[in-house]
Amino acid sequence: MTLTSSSPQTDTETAVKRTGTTDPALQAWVQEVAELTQPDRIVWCDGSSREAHELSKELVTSGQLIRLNPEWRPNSFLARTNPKDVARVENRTFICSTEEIDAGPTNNWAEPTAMRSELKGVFAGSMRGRTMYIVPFSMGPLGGPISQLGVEITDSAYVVLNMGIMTRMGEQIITMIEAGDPWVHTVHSVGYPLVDADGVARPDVTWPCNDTKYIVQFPEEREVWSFGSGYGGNALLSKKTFALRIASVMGRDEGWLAEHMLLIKITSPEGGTFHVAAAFPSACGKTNLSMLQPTIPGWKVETIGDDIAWLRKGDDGRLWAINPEAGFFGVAPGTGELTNPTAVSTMWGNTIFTNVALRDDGDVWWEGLTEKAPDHLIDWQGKDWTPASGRPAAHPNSRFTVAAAQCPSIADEWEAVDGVPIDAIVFGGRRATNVPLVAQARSWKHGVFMGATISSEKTAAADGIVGELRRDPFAMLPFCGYNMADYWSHWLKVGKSLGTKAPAIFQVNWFRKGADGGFIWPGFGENARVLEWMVRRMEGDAEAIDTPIGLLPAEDGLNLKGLDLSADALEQLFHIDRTSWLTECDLTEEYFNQFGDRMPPALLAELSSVRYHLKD
Ligand code: OXD
Ligand code: MN
Repeated sequence: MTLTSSSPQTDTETAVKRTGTTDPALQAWVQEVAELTQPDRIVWCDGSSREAHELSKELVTSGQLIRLNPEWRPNSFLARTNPKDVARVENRTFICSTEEIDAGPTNNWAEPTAMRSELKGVFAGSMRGRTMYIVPFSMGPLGGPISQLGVEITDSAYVVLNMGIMTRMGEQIITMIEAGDPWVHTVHSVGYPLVDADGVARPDVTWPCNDTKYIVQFPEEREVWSFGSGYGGNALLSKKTFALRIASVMGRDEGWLAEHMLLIKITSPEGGTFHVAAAFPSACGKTNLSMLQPTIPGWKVETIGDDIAWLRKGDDGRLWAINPEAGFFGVAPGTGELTNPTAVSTMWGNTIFTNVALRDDGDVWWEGLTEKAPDHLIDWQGKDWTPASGRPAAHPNSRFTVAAAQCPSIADEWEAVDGVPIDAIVFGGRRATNVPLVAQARSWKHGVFMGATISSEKTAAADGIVGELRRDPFAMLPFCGYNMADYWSHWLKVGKSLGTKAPAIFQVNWFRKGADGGFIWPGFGENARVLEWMVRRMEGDAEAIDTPIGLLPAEDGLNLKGLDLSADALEQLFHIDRTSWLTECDLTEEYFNQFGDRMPPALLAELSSVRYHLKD
């Protein structure tokens, strides 16, 4: 049994668990957190499969995990959360830089000293009656030049199991820390102590959490404190809090990039290989693109990462990237046998499902897995469900946690210590209007402008005014650990240092709608046609038309062989409406203005250039 197939410890089981460390800083920190949170016991996790096996057994016994039918889904489990703990809590996410301006207008800033004292109160006794787990992990292959170490202290065994899949977790990391490697401090408590200050005990619940939540980043100290949630990015502190919010600040200070990007390897029919990093806002089909099965003959796409990329200039002057994670924490609904068969096969076993529905045969189901829903299910809240129930069986943000190594399309070099050289960077939004299917940036600066203006139209009244733009620059709005304008400046600086060796930059939009309100482009495997055009551009084999908003495919430039797309539809996909683009430029200017004098002049110049060409 192995829940930790890419753990550094899978073969060598540690029979006797350590009870401490010779690293004075780590030892003192563990001591300090234990004194504050007052757990019953401390367990130093070794990342072994034996440990995962024991923890999952305990959670099944306590009713906190349901073991799925091993005939269908070996070594796999279902967790059902408290209905109030189902997603990341952005309004309770804080960036505690010393100066408010360094968090910038798009982050929730809190004064660090005041926040530390508030957190002290919140965490005091928060682990009473519980076990405190020490989880050492590496982001990226152990010892790699782009990799970083971290330790998460948590009182959730569910989190330990997920961390074992999502990171390289194991005993060896402690040895590296003892040898002097730097590491990031992260502390997590579900905020549901089992014993109160007077020593009165209460029973545990299926999904312990707290109505009050805090997801707090101290970027200058490279430290995270998370309280009150057991869910996803709130609790798996390797992911959004460390690998994006803290790491983006490390990147700013050290000259590299921590990005909300998938990573793929493309092989052309001639055998050329290209590595692409792509940023999309949440829920724009990122996992699908990372596991794309091309419909065009001879092309192959392999997966390196589905969510986060760390990029750094290599000795050869090019930009190299790793996927710092070891697993996927993917959204289940919409991941189906038709839309993403690769993801479906990845989850054959050794998978933790959270908030999906349970089938009568002990397997799982969610909307979009199969075309037809089963006649009866137990829904994500544990209630009986039939197709007539009129509510989703799986929560829309329900998830699967699974090792990347299990993915049939994983590229051989996904664990390469030096990473892969990046040929192109892609920015994608979800735009019903204006933004064409694909455009290439005229320069790195123009590419940074494209990334800075990623957005989606609001589609539901609940999101705000329908049609209004929801800005998500670089798909990093909830994940950038510092002032977004400084982040753009950092990107411009990195581009300058890469010079002629910088990757090409493209913008894509799979979601343009026609006059009938339907999507014009079929998407999914057909997106390979857009990747083909990018590759041909990089090879110098495809012509482009220079337009005010970027370089578009020349007539017949896009391979549409075998695709039923009318000339009119194609025209709509690439149509540039000057009036609405000029309006969009006004909105962009308004958006940029909020960053005041932190706004990099180069991006204002790009805006002026787009406007100038639109008026031409
Ligand atoms: C995610 C997200 O969960 O981007 O990956 O929200
Ligand atoms: Mn994401």
